[in-house]
Amino acid sequence: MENEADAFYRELPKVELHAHLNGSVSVNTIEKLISRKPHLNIEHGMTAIGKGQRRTLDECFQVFKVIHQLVDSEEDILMVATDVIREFAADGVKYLELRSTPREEKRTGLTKKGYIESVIKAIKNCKSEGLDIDVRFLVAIDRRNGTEVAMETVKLAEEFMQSTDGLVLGLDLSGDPTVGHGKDLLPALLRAKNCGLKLSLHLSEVPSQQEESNLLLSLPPDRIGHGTFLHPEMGGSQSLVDQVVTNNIPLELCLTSNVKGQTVPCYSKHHFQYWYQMGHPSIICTDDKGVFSTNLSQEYQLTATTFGLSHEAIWKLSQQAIDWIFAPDAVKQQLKQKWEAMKPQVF
Ligand code: 6MZ
Repeated sequence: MENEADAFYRELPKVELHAHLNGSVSVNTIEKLISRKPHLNIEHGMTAIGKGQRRTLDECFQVFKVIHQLVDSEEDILMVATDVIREFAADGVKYLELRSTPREEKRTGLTKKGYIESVIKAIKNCKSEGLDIDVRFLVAIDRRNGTEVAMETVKLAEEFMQSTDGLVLGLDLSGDPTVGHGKDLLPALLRAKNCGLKLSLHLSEVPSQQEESNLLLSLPPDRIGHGTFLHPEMGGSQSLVDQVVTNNIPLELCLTSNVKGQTVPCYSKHHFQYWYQMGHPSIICTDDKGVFSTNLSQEYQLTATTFGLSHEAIWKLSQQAIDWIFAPDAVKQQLKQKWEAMKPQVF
């Protein structure tokens, strides 16, 4: 991580709704993984983008491939998920929706089912450790893998939704936005929606996805990841914005990820400004805290300094994120009480 955030942001209770498991792996955990697999000749510099560095989005996707080589057994996933949850908790995150794409690996006997079970085990272990964080899981579809895999993933998510008593809440659609088309995934996403899985879809992360966004917004999704190119100033359209606004679909916004991945030219030009000014639900998230060398406290601080938000406005922003979690109302109420109890007397 680059700079530590100020105390206000570290102590601010936070909700993290857009975090990819393998993108969230810290330097410490990467080192443990490297020592388990020295033969891969992977160095830490290959798994994270440091201060002042940028990559193309394509290069970011190469980084995930390196991390996937390091994380390829149930044991690895258990360790990675446990570490990631502990780190979010240490950063003041009180509620976390973690997402990850189940993978199989013949060499280690890893199955997609075993993958999800390992994440669930980590969530349960952290709970029994008494960590002050409520963690849920979203099963991710990698868009590159096409129609059949998407359907298979939805069926798996459905099974886990039923058997985990609310730990598996929904589905994420992610992966390299330049590969594949949402229309091929529509049947799977419709099935997911109809069986009660919540949908968080990466939309318009790169330009030229308007047609796909238009199609996927018709579902409609429950939350949008990034949505960088939805609005007219970024080459999107008023009709896309209208659909988002009419359906009141919150946006999960990841400032450092977008700047380092170069889909946004600089922090001050981030589309947070557009949606926040409009009063549209905007949720600050990390995306891949390990790969982009950040944490959620830092992202809130960057938002405050870039857009001139007061401590009070930042508090409100973190509190409002509670309304957009996928867990049921009773959980929202508990979190709201927690925020009330932690609220500073004066800002
Ligand atoms: C789209 C992303 C992403 O699933 O192995 N992922 N998809 N846009 C992004 N913006 C930078 N960041 C991460 O975590 C890594 C996977 O998450 C998705 C990609 O599919 C990546 O392979 P998991 O835990």
